[in-house]
Amino acid sequence: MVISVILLVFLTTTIIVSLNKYIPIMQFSIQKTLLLTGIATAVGVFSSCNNAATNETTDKKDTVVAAPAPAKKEPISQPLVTHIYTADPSAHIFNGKIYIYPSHDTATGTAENDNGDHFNMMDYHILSMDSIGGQVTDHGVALDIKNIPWAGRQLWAPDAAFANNTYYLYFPVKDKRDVFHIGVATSTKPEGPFTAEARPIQGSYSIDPCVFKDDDGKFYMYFGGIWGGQLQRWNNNKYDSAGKLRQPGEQAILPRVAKLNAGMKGFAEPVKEIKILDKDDRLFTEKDNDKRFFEAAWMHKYRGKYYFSYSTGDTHFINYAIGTSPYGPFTYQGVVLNPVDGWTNHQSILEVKDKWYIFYHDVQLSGKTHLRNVKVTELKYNDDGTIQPITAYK
Ligand code: FUB
Repeated sequence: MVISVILLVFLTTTIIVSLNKYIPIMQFSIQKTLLLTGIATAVGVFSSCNNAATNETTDKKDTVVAAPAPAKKEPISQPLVTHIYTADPSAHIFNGKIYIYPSHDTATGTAENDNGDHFNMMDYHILSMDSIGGQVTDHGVALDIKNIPWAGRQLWAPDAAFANNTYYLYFPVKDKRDVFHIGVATSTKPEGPFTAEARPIQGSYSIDPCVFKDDDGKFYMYFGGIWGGQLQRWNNNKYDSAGKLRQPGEQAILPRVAKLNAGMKGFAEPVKEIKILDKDDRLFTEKDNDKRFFEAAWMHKYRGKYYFSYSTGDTHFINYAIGTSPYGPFTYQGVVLNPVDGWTNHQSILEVKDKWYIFYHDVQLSGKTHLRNVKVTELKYNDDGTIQPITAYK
């Protein structure tokens, strides 16, 4: 804006001075020149401020209002819903239907920063559909931040599970001291409404819970996220508010796992780190940031093997690693989903009627990193069990 004003003043002054010089009939005095320059400046400043106000108003609307500039690339799939912004889709099949547990992105006008303050979500809406490609139902508000007794701000990526004839919604939110923990809420229906427990899950921390049910009926929670997800503040399950991110040559921070107890509202064991190894059985360092874990843990099983997928955050890939135990170690395999439009990338992988799908998000509707839209596309395996990498644009 400042540059536009300077240019406007410069151009106006140049034109007026030239007119003074070459068209004597106009006979502008220095005072008149300054006066006209002032008027032009005022008009420029007014119009720039007016534009900024308009942008801010648009950003504060929660509903999808307009398409951005035409996309450069053609997306391979379309947003599942367009009336609200949704992200971080965790998909499950309950009672023969596909349920998606996404974040509900909101435009609160919070300034963007590396802590993700602009992801300032206030509630969850659950989506469902009978089949892939079928009509999508938004079941309305399933849980509101104001009904979570311990919550401060920022309801981030949730997940859900069914056990004990109850549906459990797991969600990360900052407590009143601005520290992320993972909470749980229950319902008799997969779409909610959910009732939150009074306190976070004991021993839980950071973000992005994924709750995986193994074939033997045991449930495991995978979680964690660095940077704004605060995982760097937790070493040996102890909180250090001054905990630092790793230097490039240091071992990368590892995601976490814990088995859930039978009540599904607590851990059955201390939280453990998960090892993601390269082909030579070495852990990644922070400088391997196109491969190391950042956030968005997801676990699925294929042909008896455990597939741990995750986002690399600042390099924007969804990668995966395979292991033979729910605790790992997992051996790095490669990319599942190449970077999408928008800073974040977050997936879930689900089998539906003998086909596999990846649920993910991008920013097709808004063009803004914190106002995302969930999508789904088919995921294919090679004969050796590796995943065929997906690019979300043609
Ligand atoms: O939606 C907020 C955060 O952005 C999620 O928790 C991360 O996985 C990233 O998608």
